[in-house]
Amino acid sequence: TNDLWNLETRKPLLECNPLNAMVLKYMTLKKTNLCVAVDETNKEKILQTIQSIGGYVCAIKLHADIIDDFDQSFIDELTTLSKHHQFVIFADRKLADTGNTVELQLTHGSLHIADWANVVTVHSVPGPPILQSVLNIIKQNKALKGSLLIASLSSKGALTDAEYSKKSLEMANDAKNVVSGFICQKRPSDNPEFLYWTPGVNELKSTDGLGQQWRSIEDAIKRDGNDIIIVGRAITQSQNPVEVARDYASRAFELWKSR
Ligand code: 5IU
Repeated sequence: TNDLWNLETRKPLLECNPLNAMVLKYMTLKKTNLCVAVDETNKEKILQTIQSIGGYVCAIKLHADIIDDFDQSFIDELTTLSKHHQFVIFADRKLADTGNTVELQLTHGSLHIADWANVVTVHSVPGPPILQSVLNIIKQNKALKGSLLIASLSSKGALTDAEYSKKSLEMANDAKNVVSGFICQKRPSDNPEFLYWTPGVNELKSTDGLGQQWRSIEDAIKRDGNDIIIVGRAITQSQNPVEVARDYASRAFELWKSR
């Protein structure tokens, strides 16, 4: 297994998946395995933040449903920024319904996620049909190219225990053309074909008082075996987001390369 984790060996395995090919290209080109969670509620503020830190990330994660003034012009500007800075657009929608509803949630409503997001999060709780429906939409040739299955959450007391993570992994193994990787705390598998994304990273604080559990970059990558760190407030609410983003990206990338 050690050999498979060598980047040269792993690269062709990851490139079998269109979303992972895109992420890996940006990671290696820009030397960053940082995804910033921009959880702002105003489109102008979001775009300004992305404009300033876009050079240091491989992905920008958004919660479109918290944006007060979400509209087509936001999508257009976001897409332009993603091409200029070269990052993937990640909608953290956490789909969790029956197949037909999930297809509608991805394509309709005011958010129509599949038209602008390259990757979306999916809960494994509904079982395999949710992945078939996500695949049906991916096949429509919109912006959406892949999904991340949630193997475990970072919140205190999350119900996603080891058994749940294992079952999520089994679901993903049966649907590799849909699932590009996982959102996890500890990497649920040694399969190098997947990318392992982890939220809950903050170098200065361990909790936000609302159940979030943060740990260091080093623990997230070396101890817990993840590939990509998802960082929100440690960067967006710092005094100098640009400097902090640059610092998190370079530290995380060094740890990832040397693992
Ligand atoms: N997020 C988590 N934990 C999870 C999952 C998603 O924190 O288990 I699944 C999201 C929530 C937020 C971002 O958008 O990742 C982390 O931001 P902070 O670093 O500000 O907590």
